Amino acid sequence: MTDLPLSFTPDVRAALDAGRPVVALESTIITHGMPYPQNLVMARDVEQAIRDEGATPATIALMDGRIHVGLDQPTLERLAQASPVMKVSRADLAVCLSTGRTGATTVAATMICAALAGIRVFATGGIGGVHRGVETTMDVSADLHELAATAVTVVSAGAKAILDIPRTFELLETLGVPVIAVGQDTIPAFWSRDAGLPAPLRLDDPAQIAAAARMRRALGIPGGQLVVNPIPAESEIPRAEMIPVVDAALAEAQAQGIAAKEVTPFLLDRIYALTEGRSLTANIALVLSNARLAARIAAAGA
Ligand code: PSU
Repeated sequence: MTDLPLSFTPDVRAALDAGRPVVALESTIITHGMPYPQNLVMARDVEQAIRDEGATPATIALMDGRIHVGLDQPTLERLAQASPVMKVSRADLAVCLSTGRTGATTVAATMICAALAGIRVFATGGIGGVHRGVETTMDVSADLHELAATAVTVVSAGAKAILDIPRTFELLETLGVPVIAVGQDTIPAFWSRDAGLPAPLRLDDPAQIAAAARMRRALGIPGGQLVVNPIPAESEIPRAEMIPVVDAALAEAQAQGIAAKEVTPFLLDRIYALTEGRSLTANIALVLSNARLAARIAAAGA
């Protein structure tokens, strides 16, 4: 344990040592998911929302060859404006650390780091998934396989509507990942409450979600759980409104030959412009809602 390259902030270390609830947060959403300064405001507000629920937030990022679990205010400020920052997933985590580069952790990398740190609950916005046109590109986010491998409960608002949502959830089923909807029987679609697909599982009480995580561990089944929490109704952009926006952004990405890791940040940026900022307001609202739910799941002993 001692030779793992982990650095904790004192508050996160104290919470973990005392067995108090801790919620991991990712950093790609800060560096690649939102523009400055809204990204910094979001990061601080999300941490505060977790504290308000009585849990300790632990934002995770890679710097100077170490996994930082919890970021102090100056570090968070620097990260929110840093460029370039590596967008790190399972494949590049070790190289980012061994070369001492600054890296933002995606859902997959944050899950690995959280598990190493002893944190079992993680809040994000939307997971990566199967991209549209997968038949030709083979573009499938490593987030999906990580959910099958690493024992962390990930609280999301579903998969971003820029993805092939039916194929994303089909693959999660194949991989044996429990997809648990909260408060409704259908899968949410990030900016919208409903993707038009039935949810495989539904648990409305955070204590039930924590109990399911404990049961999975007791059974020795590897992997985590994906909680899909619909965006609050007052903040959603209905699906019918999002479809043409997403289609237009996808067409631009294709025309400009955007590929691989650039696709998601490019699309989020274009959708921000096409919705005149509404997509960002919605994104922030859903992350806050996920953070609160994650804190309750952590408090219930996931
Ligand atoms: N949630 C958001 N915004 C984001 C992400 C999540 O609200 O930008 C990030 C996560 O880090 C996730 C990544 O792992 O998007 C998915 O990227 P890709 O589609 O390239 O796998």
